[in-house]
Amino acid sequence: MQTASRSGDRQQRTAHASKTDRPVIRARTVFISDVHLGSRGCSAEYLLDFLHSVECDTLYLVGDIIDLWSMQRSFYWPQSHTNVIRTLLGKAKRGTRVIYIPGNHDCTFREYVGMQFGNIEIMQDAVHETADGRRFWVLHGDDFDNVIKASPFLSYLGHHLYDFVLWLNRHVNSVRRHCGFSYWSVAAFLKGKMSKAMTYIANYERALASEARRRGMDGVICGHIHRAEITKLDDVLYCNDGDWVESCTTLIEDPLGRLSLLRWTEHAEVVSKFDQPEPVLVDHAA
Ligand SMILES: [Mn+2]
Repeated sequence: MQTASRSGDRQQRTAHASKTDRPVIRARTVFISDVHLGSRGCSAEYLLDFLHSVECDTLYLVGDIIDLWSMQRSFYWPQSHTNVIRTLLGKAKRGTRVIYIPGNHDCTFREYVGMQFGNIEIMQDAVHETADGRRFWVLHGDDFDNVIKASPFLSYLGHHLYDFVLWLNRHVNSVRRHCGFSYWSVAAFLKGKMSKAMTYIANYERALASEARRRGMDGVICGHIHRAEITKLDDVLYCNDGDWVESCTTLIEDPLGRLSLLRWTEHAEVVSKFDQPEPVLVDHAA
């Protein structure tokens, strides 16, 4: 039974957490990007489960949240995608500061930079200060496709092949689920194998880190290339929050300012953590 001192809101959250049988994460900040709502590749169910399992002061939506490109090609919008939007608006209404930094697939929203919709602030980019005083430049990152001259990764794969990989990913994982295996990212596996893609990724990371350094930042937080990572490049911390198409990852800052990457599928796991001795998952009941 809940104690009388707990608010109704919290009771609801606790009830949900026990329903999913997961600890509730208390984060200072959450960064998510590359959700691609409106496309078949979007893992909306995992994202919903994550959003229901986290409490944070600030939520950054770091671009490509809604895939307007894909929706123009073929319209796809299941109920779960509406539920993601509803959950985000609900968080904004209940006191989470929600900042939307549009990416290339939702670049239409860049026309509304500086405005606010349903408590969601739209920004071109942002500077985020962590609890321990470090300053991070937050942006989607597609501008850097031009800086590193085209994208060997995208031209190599091509849009159709990429769609095929996502199709394969869905089917492999529905078979795996059926057989009781957990989620496994086909696209992440293939990307890891391709040296051209690796060169592109390395160039992208270096370009962003050096611009962050030029701006006097301690680090950069971005998305766009669907590859979650926390790595130190010289004196700059490069953080990529990954995506909710293939890898289902998010970057979170705990109350002490420590950053880590979580993968959120059937299992919640910390995939990378920087300078932190203990796990960031905190059980609400504890
Ligand atoms: Mn993008």
